[in-house]
Amino acid sequence: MSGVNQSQAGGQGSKPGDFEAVRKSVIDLLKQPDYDDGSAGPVLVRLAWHSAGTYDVETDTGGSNGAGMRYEAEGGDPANAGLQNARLFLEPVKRQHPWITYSDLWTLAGVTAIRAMGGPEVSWRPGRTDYVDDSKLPPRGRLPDAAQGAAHIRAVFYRMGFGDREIVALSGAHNLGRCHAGNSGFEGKWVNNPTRFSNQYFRLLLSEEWTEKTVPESGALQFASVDPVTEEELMMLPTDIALTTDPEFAKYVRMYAEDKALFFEDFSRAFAKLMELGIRRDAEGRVTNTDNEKGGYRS
Ligand code: HIF
Repeated sequence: MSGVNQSQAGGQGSKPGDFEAVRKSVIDLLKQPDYDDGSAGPVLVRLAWHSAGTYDVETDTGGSNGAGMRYEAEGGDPANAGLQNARLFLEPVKRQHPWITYSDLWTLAGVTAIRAMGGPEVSWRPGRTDYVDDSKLPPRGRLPDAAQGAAHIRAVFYRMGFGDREIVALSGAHNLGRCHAGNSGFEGKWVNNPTRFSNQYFRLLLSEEWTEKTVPESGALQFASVDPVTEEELMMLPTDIALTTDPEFAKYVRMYAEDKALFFEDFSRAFAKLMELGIRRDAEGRVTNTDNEKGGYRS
């Protein structure tokens, strides 16, 4: 049809580099009445984290650069089951702002969703590219296995360059969203209001009595408790419970359960660090990874 331009057609085209416009488009899509708890927010946070959480300090491989989850090698990793929903939610945003790279879009959507759900502002910088270097593809198995304990959590997050306090701070993101037996074998939500960011996850870890439970659909072993107020069943993964049984982790769980502001501060810093894993920048903040020369948006 002649005379219909992008913006009139609902495209709301933006100028390259207008990340505020992208944030607005992400906020506009968060409300999804027919999806999970009515919000795309939690699964967008998980997409951002899984895109970055493959990083290995030693070999400098993995990380959000490259948006490798678009391809089967990484996207088809069973650890990433369910994240196709997050990528589909973001397709209209990519169409509205075609200049943004997927790797910037996924990470920006995650931090935007955290803030929109009542969490802290997480500082975020652009410049990631969508160039995938096949020789640097992260092998499967780098993302954590929820059936394991403290030693495994440390192995995975130390590999990314995090310490114990940062690990516990990050873990507060399980205040958001839920498990789906069809994705991971685990089932249920951690807190009552899973689309509102808070330190409730830490408070529940300490206040409730968590008893082992087998998920009927999958046979997976998780922990359950009935919320005293709503009488709804809530859940914890074995890795969540490990934060209370390991004395060093437990110290920080108590700290964050008591001090929401401190949790927000530490979480914000740790999540920003997660989003930057494997990204190298010059003094002006421009990404200098050599892969960058091969494609993607440059400011
Ligand atoms: Fe999760 N996580 N995560 N996670 N996660 C799930 C869901 C979410 C682990 C396992 C799982 C982090 C760490 C770990 C979110 C955010 C973060 C699910 C359920 C599993 C099994 C997936 C499904 O069934 O759909 C393990 C073992 C982790 C290391 C300890 C991070 C800190 C907490 C890094 C993090 O930010 C979010 C958000 C969800 C909810 C997704 C949804 O679709 O609602």
